Amino acid sequence: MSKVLDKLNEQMNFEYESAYIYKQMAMYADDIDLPGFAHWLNAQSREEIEHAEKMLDFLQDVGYEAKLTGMSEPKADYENIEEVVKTAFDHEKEVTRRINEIADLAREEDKRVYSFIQWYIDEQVEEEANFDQLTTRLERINGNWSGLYILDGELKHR
Ligand code: OFO
Repeated sequence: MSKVLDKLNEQMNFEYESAYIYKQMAMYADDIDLPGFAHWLNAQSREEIEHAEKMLDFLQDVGYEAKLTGMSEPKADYENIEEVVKTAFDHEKEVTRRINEIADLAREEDKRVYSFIQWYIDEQVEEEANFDQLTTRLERINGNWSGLYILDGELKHR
C-alpha cells in the first residue's frame, strides 16, 4: 500500500468536494442577485472538477484503484458575499496546506507523485492570488452597492 497514493486519492475527493462547495456558493450568489459572482464561482467549481479528474487520471495511470468517498453537505447560508469570498479564500489556503503535505511525503516516497504534484503547487499560487485580490476589492468597496455591482459586472467575464 502506498501512503502517498492514498493521500492523493483523498485529495482527489477533496477537489470534488471543493467543486461542490463553490457550486453552492454560486447558487447563493445567484439567489442574492449577483450574477457575476455566480458566474465566477461556477467557473471555479468547474475548475475544481478538472483538478480532481487530473488526479484521477494520474492515479489510474499508475495502477491505483481510485475511490470516491462521501462528502460533507456544503454550507448554504451566508451572511453576505463578503463571507462567501472569505470562506472560499480560507478553503483555498487549506487546499494549499494539503497539497504541500502531499509534496513533502512524495519527495521521499514517490518521485512520480512528487513531479505530478508540482502543477498543483503552482496552481495554488494563482488560486490564492485570485481570492486575495477579490478580498481586497470587497474591502475597498466596503458594502457600497454601486461598487459591488461594478465588480459583479466585471466578474461575468471570467
Ligand atoms: Fe483545486 O483547489 Fe482550488 O484551486
